[in-house]
Amino acid sequence: MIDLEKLNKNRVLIKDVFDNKKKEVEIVGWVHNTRNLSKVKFLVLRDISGIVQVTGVDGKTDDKIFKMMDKISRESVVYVKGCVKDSKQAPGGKEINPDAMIVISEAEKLPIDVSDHSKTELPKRLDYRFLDLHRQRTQAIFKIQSTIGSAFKDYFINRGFIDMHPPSLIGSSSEGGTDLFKAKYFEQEAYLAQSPQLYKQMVACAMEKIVTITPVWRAEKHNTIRHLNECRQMDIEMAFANAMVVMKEMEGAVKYIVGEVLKKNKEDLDLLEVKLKVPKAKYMTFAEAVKLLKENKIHVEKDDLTPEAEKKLDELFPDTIVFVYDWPMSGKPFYIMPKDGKVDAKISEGFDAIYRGIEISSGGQRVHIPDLLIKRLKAKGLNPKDFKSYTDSFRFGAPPHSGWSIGIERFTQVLLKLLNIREAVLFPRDRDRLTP
Ligand code: AMO
Repeated sequence: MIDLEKLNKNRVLIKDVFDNKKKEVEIVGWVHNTRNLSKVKFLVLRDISGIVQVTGVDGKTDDKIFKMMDKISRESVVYVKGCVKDSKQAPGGKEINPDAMIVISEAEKLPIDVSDHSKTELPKRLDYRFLDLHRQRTQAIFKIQSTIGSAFKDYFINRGFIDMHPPSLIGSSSEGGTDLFKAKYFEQEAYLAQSPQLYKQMVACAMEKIVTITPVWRAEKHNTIRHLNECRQMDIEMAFANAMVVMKEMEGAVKYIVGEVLKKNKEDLDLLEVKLKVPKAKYMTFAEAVKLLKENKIHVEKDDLTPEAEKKLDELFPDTIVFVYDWPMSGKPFYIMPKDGKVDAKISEGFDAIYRGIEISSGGQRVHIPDLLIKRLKAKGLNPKDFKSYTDSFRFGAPPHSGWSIGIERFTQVLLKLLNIREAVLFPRDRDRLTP
């Protein structure tokens, strides 16, 4: 067994092999490739930071090491100690001549093609997602997603928002509708949270500005390239704010997140061949959007934008977050404030944000007045009794408040122009998939 404490102290990341500081290095990684030119053998090793060529020369390299070099199967985990040499032919201009080599874990015959431009189709790659994660392209997606999540949190924490952790088991629907997964909770029936909606509102009504990234579940039966049955939402909720205030917060956050990705993930973006710019922002009412789309011969539903309409908005306003506000009341959930607080208003204080041709977020001002909320629940065919603890929470000093949610997988998909949202989630949960 290899001494892991010693290894942790001594090992360098592969990217640091190229920094010209070290002459002798110890590295570990996965076998990316091997080549045998009879007198010379190459073993390309990969870790999370990059790849490096290990070169063995017949007669110069230790005989035992030279013999084993082309026998090690792809994706096996290997330790190498050796000297760093300049080499014009080697990728990155350096190679390692090995003095010691240990196979830490040998890989069996691979069930999928793990090369960057894998020939294996997505469903099969997802069946072996743990192995698909060995691919640098897949890793690039999740390195970028890591930046998105941390930049989102940093942005709001630095602006005085408080990080909260809402419950995942809930007693009643949070979005209305029937797309709920049921769970048995002792003698009661419970559901998996569809969103942190009601809880983030209750917290914001006491603690003013909150932020969260939390998993949610939607029992939607359809299989689409932009929906998952389990996704993670990046939410904020803000007291003393209306829809425009929180849309501006989103504009700032998305610009910051994209800026961070451009700064921290340049190599990942290059690998994925993604062109990205910090976006501009455009604000228009739903009525204005409908007029514009009609002028461009695009059909619009009475209270929603079709995927075709979203694409057109991207064509008309490239590299722009398009905020569409004053959304029709019928297209928004019960908790969204009717325009100017009028119970039978046709227009709401809700909005959607469209970016790179897809809806990334929805949000709005909330109903913080219990009587109005009860009326809105009834209007949506919901039973106010099921929401009593929520409606009652606004009886003891509840400020007006607003917020929104961006799905982190949807945002990753949009940013990287991935054809299927499943590429942007480590272990997708969809209609047919519960493993791995
Ligand atoms: P909504 O249901 O529009 O609003 O969701 C907000 C954002 O979450 C993401 N999202 C999804 N991503 C993948 N698969 C899904 N099935 C899925 N459902 C939602 C999208 C979407 O724009 N509580 C409100 C938000 C608010 O008002 O604060 C809500 O959940 O990016």
